[in-house]
Amino acid sequence: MRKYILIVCLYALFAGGVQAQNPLIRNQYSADPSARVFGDRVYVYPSHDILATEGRGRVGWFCMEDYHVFSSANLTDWTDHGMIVQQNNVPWVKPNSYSMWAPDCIYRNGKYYFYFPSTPKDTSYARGFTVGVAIADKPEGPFVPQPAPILHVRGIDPNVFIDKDGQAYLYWSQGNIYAAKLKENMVELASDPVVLGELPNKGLKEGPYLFERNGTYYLTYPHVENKIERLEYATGNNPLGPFKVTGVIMDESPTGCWTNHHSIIQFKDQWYLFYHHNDYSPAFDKARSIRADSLFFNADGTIQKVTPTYRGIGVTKANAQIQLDRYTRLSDKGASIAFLDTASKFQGWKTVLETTGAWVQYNSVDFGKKKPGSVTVRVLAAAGGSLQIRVQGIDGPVLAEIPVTAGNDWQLTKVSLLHFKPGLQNLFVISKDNNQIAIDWTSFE
Ligand code: FUB
Repeated sequence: MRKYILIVCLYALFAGGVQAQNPLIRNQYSADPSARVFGDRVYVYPSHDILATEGRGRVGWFCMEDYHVFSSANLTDWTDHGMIVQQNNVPWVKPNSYSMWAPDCIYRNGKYYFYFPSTPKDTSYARGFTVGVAIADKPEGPFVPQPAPILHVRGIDPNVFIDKDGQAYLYWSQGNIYAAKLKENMVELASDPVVLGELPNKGLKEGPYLFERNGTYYLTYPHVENKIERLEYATGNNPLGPFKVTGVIMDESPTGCWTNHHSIIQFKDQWYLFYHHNDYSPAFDKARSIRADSLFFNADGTIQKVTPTYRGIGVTKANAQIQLDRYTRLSDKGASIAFLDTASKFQGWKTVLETTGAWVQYNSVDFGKKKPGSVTVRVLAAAGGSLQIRVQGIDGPVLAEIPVTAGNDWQLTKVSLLHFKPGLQNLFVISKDNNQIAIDWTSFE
């Protein structure tokens, strides 16, 4: 066990930072995000999808062997704290079962309790999945797995909620959604599991996530109302219900990603929905990527439906490499997004402008108070062309005019700024030619 903790610590020491819009994590697959506010940071505990190969998992199915935790103080810069739990270091998990599915984490009395489902080697615990706990003194670990899973829990997708009176509840799913009270020690059930029965009877329900706001308990869950999952919610006056089905939080994936799985947090007066989609793996929906978008409540406490965006959450500094392909809006004509390299999708995307007047809009860029001297754009345009950068609108003040030299390689084009607008700005990059111009990123120095 000591060797395992040392490996986790070393990994965390060398773990890198990633900057993100949607998807949030840019160097690996990630799914089933459980976001939590611990102190002044947001921590996200996702599943870690990998691609199964012969002898490693089941080809064509979910394949997960470990968990990472990520955190951010500003919702833009995410730190990967590295691997926190690995399947073969959990005493009760069937070795090499690659079934480390959707987890959750919660804080209580100075400890962080990480709940995760997997398949036990001893089938007397459960024939399929059960749920175990790993405990840490810090949100990023090191986490020490308990020797045995929680007794009497059969299923996946654990979620923990602690009510105002201090009572903790465990929720999980296995077709239906189940709940039970947890003992003070957080690793044993304090009541018999019950099925939360007032939810839709037809269609799979899973991934429960319960939170409370203004005395209302929101039981949120992915549900297959039609062919694939959408995020729905029910409300009640008690953590164990009864609940009343209330609405849809997010519609089905427009491109057919079968699963969705989410969590909801409030951070610095704004509510956020964390969820997933298969951005880096459009042809295989079991290699997913986590995302986040803002969530709003109506005055009567109902949730406004969230429309997925690429722009996501958080402010982007003007001197960062601004990934315009994670756009807020694109012009109806002449603008599109494509992978930089379809053989290497983690390299990300490019914005392609093909006609005069085609544009891409990217919101919430922080220019601060001091005028940058120049702007750089990483571009590729076989026949050359020219771009214009504006703020506030496609007819707003022009920050820069950028001639793009013809060439078949990516080039960095740098020009001086014509004007400056301080503070938070919405950026517009507009093509002034009918030539194809691909843009990787832009940055103001
Ligand atoms: O990640 C594996 C499974 O897919 C999760 O447990 C479900 O909620 C679904 O997202």
